[in-house]
Amino acid sequence: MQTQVGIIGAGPAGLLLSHLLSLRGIESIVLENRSRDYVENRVRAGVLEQGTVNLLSEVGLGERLKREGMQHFGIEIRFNNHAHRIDFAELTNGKGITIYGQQEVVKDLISARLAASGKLVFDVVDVSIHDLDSTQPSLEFLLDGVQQKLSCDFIAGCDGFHGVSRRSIPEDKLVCFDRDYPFAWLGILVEAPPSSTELVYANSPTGFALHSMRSPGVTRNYLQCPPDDSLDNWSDDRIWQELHARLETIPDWTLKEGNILEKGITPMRSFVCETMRYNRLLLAGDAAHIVPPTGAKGMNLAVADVAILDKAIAAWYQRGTEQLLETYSLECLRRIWLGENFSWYMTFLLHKFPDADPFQQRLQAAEFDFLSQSSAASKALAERYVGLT
Ligand code: RFL
Ligand code: PHB
Repeated sequence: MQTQVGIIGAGPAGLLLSHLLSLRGIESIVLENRSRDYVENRVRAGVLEQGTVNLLSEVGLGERLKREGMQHFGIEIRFNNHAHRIDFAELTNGKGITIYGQQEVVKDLISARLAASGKLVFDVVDVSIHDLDSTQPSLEFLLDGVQQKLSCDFIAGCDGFHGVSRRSIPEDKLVCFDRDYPFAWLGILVEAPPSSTELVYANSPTGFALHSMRSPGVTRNYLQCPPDDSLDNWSDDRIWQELHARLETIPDWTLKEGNILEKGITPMRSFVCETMRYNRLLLAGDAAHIVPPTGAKGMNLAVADVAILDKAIAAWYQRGTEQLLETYSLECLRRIWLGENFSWYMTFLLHKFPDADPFQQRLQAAEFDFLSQSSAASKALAERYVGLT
């Protein structure tokens, strides 16, 4: 088999890259090791920056997003018994965010690719990368028990943090940076109307909680938990008890309960790989970088990477220039480090660090105080939350 761009991973990065390339007449094949049903129903991110919404709309993916996405112009931050609203519209000249589940973006992308006869291969096994030092790298994999080989001009590694792409780059060509956090997030999807019109982030005496949403009838909530925690420790009763305790910290605010549809534990990590290109292998999205979800940046960074990668690959096919491929890493990394910085800041502000001494606790309280007193501090948070471009 032969294609122009072999893409590993049918997450937002891989599917969007395939879509963008096809609009330019560049052919790709996407290899995914999970089933279509699995990737379409995997609950993850929910916040789209305006730049992400604009890009998706410009490339014909905005119809359902516009109809079902919920536009928000602020968030609320609670710290102990105080609340502070960050007014995005006022602080960023009318900008906002859109709440639209990542799996809805994935569904829209899959249906657009299939409508355009795009090649998506699900349930592949043991994908491996070969001939990276040549001008025709290849992908080998098993499909229905049969060994396959796909030769390509380029390989896009969009296979997330645990994928094979990054690990196929020689170790001495990679410089990686990482931080683990001493907590994880328990994510809970609930069949209930939202209790607020905007997202509520809470740093309570017993830990972080987030009240988010997916639609007028479904909410998405998160609780800080120990990094090695198990779902067995989280009965529905305990979940509600903790959500009420951590979120109902101000007068006249009640969390609406409902049927718990899904729950899962996500580790918190910051990670950046400073080479996103090795010859004809290009990494994008979580394959190259991870942020803790507190800043809601992960999917937006993945989308921003592939927008740049699409242009770089197109310049090679259309004008025969490698220049944009050579600058790909550097151009992405500027935005990635801003995202890392903001996600680290939000994580520091909002969580209870188990090893924090009273000095660190006072610093955190002072940061919240600064945010609620200074419109410059709120503006800095708002600008970074809605996205810098
Ligand atoms: P993905 O979505 O992980 O997709 C990678 C795909 O590659 C497949 N794969 C392989 N396929 C073939 N062979 C292999 N060897 C393979 N190994 C893996 C996987 O099955 C998968 O389909 O990466 P991508 O496309 O880079 O997208 C990144 C985003 O998914 C991620 O950054 C966000 O979900 C992060 N994130 C959030 N981002 C936001 O922008 N806003 C948010 O509000 C937000 N909230 C979150 C989040 C992530 C969370 N979790 C679960 C990590 C909330 C949570 C809880
Ligand atoms: C979500 O709705 O899943 C969500 C929202 C904001 C975050 C993280 C996750 O910071």
